[in-house]
Amino acid sequence: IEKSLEEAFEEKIAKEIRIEPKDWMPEQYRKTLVRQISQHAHSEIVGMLPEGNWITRAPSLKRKAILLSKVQDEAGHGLYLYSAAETLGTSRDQMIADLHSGKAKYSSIFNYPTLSWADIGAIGWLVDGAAIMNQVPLIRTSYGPYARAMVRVCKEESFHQRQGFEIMMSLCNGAPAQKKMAQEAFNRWWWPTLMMFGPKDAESPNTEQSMRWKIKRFTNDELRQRFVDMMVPQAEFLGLTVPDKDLKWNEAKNGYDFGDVDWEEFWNVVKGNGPCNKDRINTRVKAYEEGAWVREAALAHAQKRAAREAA
Ligand code: FAQ
Repeated sequence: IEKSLEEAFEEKIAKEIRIEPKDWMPEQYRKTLVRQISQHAHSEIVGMLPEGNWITRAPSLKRKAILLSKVQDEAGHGLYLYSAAETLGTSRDQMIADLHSGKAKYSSIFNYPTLSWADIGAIGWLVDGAAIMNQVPLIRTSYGPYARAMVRVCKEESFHQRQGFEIMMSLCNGAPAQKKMAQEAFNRWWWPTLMMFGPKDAESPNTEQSMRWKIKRFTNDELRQRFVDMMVPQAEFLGLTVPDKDLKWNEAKNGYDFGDVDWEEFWNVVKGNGPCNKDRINTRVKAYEEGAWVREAALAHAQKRAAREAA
């Protein structure tokens, strides 16, 4: 029986038919998805913190309103993704406990500080740009609930990216001090953004199997290359200099050659030793504990309502 179930699963993958929650799936496929989707959810939630840092200090009422709703969008993405992961049989409480204990990862990028307002522009432009590059192909990922969640998430992310680009544009067309702020933020965020795509293919233990199962549609290196090719002309348009002395157009491959990421820094951040790792987790744990009364009240309300309806 196991064999025929596995064959049916493989056939669906081959024919591009989505796998749905109640379908049989290999244990490792389920595990990989819970890992990736929950870590994606955690990234959205922790990802609210670097930008949240600037809500009270946004330079105008308009900027504040936009940033506030962007950060709220990220919360929504996190909730969507937790729901998608829950369909695989792991509870949200378990996933959140794994984030808080350090067992589950979240994107390395959110362990860097936001030092100036220009960082908010750089995050929208670069980080959301990288997120789109990585997530648009996930609309075609083989697991149904994850693929469907990505549709709306990607629409919102492309709006986020444009708002980031627009902040950068205002700064780059502003006073010399503003232009300088934009360049400094670009210098800070460029390399960490390239790290978002994960280790090089040769050092990525999960890529091969995830590509075979069509969970991932492109490898880490493929997406990183596409991202560089997309961003360099945008940087030129802004009049910013890409902080990479090895960056060079390569006619033969119809793309840019670029320098190597500092992989030691990457693994150091992934292992929990980046500039803000401890602060991020402490903030999340504190928010979770202080929000306990809200969860209890919501539960009590739902139970009261259910009892009233049953009566
Ligand atoms: N940071 O074998 P691979 C956003 C881990 S966008 C930390 O290549 P895989 C939007 C990896 O988990 C950011 N850890 O793994 C937003 C694995 O460890 P594990 C979130 C990383 O899964 C914008 C190990 O290294 N996006 O939130 C990183 O095949 C602005 C080996 O790596 C997603 O999560 C990293 N950068 O490929 C929000 C997208 N890279 O789990 C707010 C979905 C790798 O075995 C503001 N995820 N690791 O313990 C993916 O596409 C994939 O999971 C990759 C990694 C590409 C991230």
